[in-house]
Parts: sequence; structure tokens; C-alpha cells
Amino acid sequence: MTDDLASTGTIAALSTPPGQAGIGIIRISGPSALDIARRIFRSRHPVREWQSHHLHLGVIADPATGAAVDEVLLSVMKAPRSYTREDVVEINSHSGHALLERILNVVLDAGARQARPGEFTLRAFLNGRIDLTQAEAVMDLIRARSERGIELASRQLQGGLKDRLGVVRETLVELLAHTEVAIDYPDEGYGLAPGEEAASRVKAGVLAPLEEIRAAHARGRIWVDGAGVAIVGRVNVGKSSILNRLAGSDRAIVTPEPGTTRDIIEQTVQIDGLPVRLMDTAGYRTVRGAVEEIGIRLAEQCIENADLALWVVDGSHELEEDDLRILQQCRGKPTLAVMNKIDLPARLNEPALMEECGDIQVLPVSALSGEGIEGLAGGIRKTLLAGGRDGDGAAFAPNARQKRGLNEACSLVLQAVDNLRDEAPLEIIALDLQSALSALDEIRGTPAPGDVLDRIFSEFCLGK
Ligand SMILES: Nc1nc2c(ncn2[C@@H]2O[C@H](COP(=O)(O)OP(=O)(O)OP(=O)(O)O)[C@@H](O)[C@H]2O)c(=O)[nH]1
Ligand SMILES: [Mg+2]
Repeated sequence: MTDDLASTGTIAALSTPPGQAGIGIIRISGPSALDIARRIFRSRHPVREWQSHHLHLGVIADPATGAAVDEVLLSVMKAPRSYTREDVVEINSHSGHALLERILNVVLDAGARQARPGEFTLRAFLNGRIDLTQAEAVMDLIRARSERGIELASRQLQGGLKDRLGVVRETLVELLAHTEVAIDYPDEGYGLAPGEEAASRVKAGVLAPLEEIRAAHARGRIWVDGAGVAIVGRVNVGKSSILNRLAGSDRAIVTPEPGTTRDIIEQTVQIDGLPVRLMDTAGYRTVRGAVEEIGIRLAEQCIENADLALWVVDGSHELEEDDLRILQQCRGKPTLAVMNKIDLPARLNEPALMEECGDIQVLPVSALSGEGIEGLAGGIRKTLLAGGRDGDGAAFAPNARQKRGLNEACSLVLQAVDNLRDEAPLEIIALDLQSALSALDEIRGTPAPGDVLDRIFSEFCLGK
């Protein structure tokens, strides 16, 4: 897409999921959108002039043959009052795979080109309707796994992050200007004078708000992306049974045979509105075959990538070496110990377990009877939201790219603060502030390098 960043011409794509449904929408955007519509649309009532933001009832007909394809509602949004700021026409047709493809082909034959993934949003960005943080919010909105995630993405789309960054940017520009003045007129006593006072000004005006935005990342993302929870433990302790219980369905295969699960089985559940990706893994044991070994390695990676590990042990068995080996792997990760099979006579030495667990909370459950499962779900939610990751008060949820930019900007501003304190030469301080400004501008996409845009927009789905 990089070569073609100008994104010219009139583009079209299916904007709803393909397949059978009540309606499907094909979106056309660009200078010829209205022309194309005129060529392929026969209105019930003659249309003298397309009025913007109006719906028109009629049929799509193939101009080559005159054959009617479907009865549709056509909506017209004239530039600049549209998603892309260009002329946009949306065809609301019936939805069936072949039918939508037929209509799209009629549109393409009439002069539009198939849009690439994210190209409509790219145009909204290139035409200045939204900045990059808002474009990315569109993607978050589509992908959000919870209502709270939708709320956060939607706030970001409305400019939550953009506005906050805008305020910080303004302060930064002002400080930079004062620094430049001090450089240009060294003897006049104008502008920023290095020292503790100037350092505090930069810290309060720029660093503190940036750090606050950065903290919002951890608080907010969990609601958009969901949290990863790895269910790990020795073979046969009931990991898959616990996944099924939490999911409320028989998602994973359960058998009395040790070594049943080999691949990672993933299932997203909502715990009181919090989206949680449960990942059931292969059970650990020392003697194993090649396939099982791969599964065990996958389980190790799974722990690494997860936000929380559920270390499952069998309450009707003695604790084994293998149990403890897995607990070792959970070190450094938020972990809950799940003592399963409490419906059976207890054989596990609980004081020994407690000793191994240290600070880790132990939750007794029976995946068979369901006892303790509600408490487990509550424990998962509480642990994931511990440490201020509750999203309450988080006005937005910066994504990984934005967070990298924020990290960079923060460390550059911190450098400026230190240099001001050390009364370093003003040229160096100006350079720090200038670099921080560039980092901020990159987050907002002004100007963004082509390859960055390329990557961001290619992650979108088609028709958005
Ligand atoms: N009595 C009792 N049996 C259970 C409980 N949970 C699981 N089981 C049984 O234990 C056996 C193993 O259960 P799984 O859920 O397949 O265990 P797993 O840890 O996923 O096993 P692998 O995938 O082989 O590592 C099955 O026969 C289950 O029915 C429980 O709470 N109580
Ligand atoms: Mg299993």
C-alpha cells in the first residue's frame, strides 16, 4: 500500500460480513461514487438530484445487460460530510454470498476499484477527518471483546487520546519555543533558564500527563483485548474439565487418560463483563512422546504470554515433583492455585501445598460437581483487575503502538528534565524536547512514515 498511499480513485468493498443475512452493505467512496451509482441504480422515482444523507429505493441493474440484480436502498453522503470526507454511496441490499459478489462486480465494472483492507479508514485519516489514534480506535471498536472495551474504543474514536495528547503537545511546543528564544538571545534573560524550576515545569506540564496516559494503557487494554489466562498443571488433574466448567460448554475433550490435551484450546468467556481468554494446555509429565513434548513446550509459552496462570493440582492425590516443576514456571506471573477434585477424598497434604504456594491464593473446586467454580471465576477477575487495572477512570485504551510512542516520548522528556536539572547546554535540551515532540506527533500520525501506515491499515478488515 505504501507506494499508493495517496489512495486515489473510487474504491468499493463489501462492508458487512459475507454470507446470508437480512441485509448486506456495499460501500463506494471517491470522486466517481455518485456517477457509478447513477449508472447502476434505477430509482422508483426519477432522481433529479441526489440529496445528501437521503435514502433512495430502487434496483441495482447491470448496465451491460439491463438485468435487475436486487432491490436495494441506496444511501448517499456527499463530501465532505461522510466517513471518508469523499462522496460515499452505500448500497443496502439483501445479503447472500453470490448476490453480494454480483452487486460488487457490477460496481467494479462501472468504474470502481476493490478497496484494500482499511482503505476507507485510511482515507478518513488522509483527508484529515480523524488522526491515527482515532483510526486505530475504529479497529479496536470492531474487535472489542467487551462492552467496556467498546466504550473505551468509542471514546478514543471521538478523540479522547487525541485531545489529551494535543494538550501535552501544546505545552511542549511552548517550552520548546522558550528554549529556542533562550538560545537565540543568550544575554537578554529571555526564555527558559536551565535549573530546578524549569525542570519542574517540564515535569508537571509534560511528563506527568504523559505518564498518566501511559498508565491508562494497562488499565484500559484488558477491556478491549481481553486477558489471557493459562490453565496449567500435571496430566489428568482436570484442567480441561475446569475450562469446560468456566466456559459453560464442553469445549475441550476430557478423558480419564493422562495426556488427553495436546494443543492449546482457547475459549473466550466473560466474567462479569470482563473478557477472559481461557487457554487449556497439555498436562505436564516427565515420561512422554514427541507430540506431547511439543504440547508441553506450547504450554510453557502459553504461561509466558498469559496475564494470569491457573496452576491446577489434584486434591485427591499427593503433590508430585511434576506439580512443583510447573509451579516453578509460573514464577513471576500472577498465579492462582486451583485445588481440583474436592468431591473425592482428600489425599493432598494441604499444609505442604500452602507452604509451596506462599503468597499464591489457593482455591478449592470440583470441576465435576461445580463446587467452588463461582469462587474461582471471581478470583480470576479480582486478580486480573488488581493493581489498578480496573479500567474505571480510564478514558481510553492506547494500543501497543501508541504505548511504544508514549514510552519513547516519556524517556525523552525525562532526559530533558534531567538535563535541565544538570544545567546542560540549552541546545541539548532543545534537541530532547524536539525529539519528544516528534515521538508525540508520530503517535497521532502527523506525519507518519508510509510503512507505519501500511502496517496499521492492513490490519483492518475489508470494507472498513
Ligand atoms: N471426581 C472428579 N473427577 C474429575 C474432576 N475434574 C476432572 N475429573 C476427571 O479427571 C479426569 C481428567 O480430566 P481432564 O479434564 O481431562 O484433565 P486434564 O488435566 O485436562 O488432563 P490432560 O489433558 O490429560 O492433561 C477425567 O476423567 C475427569 O472426568 C473433579 O473435580 N472431580
Ligand atoms: Mg486436558
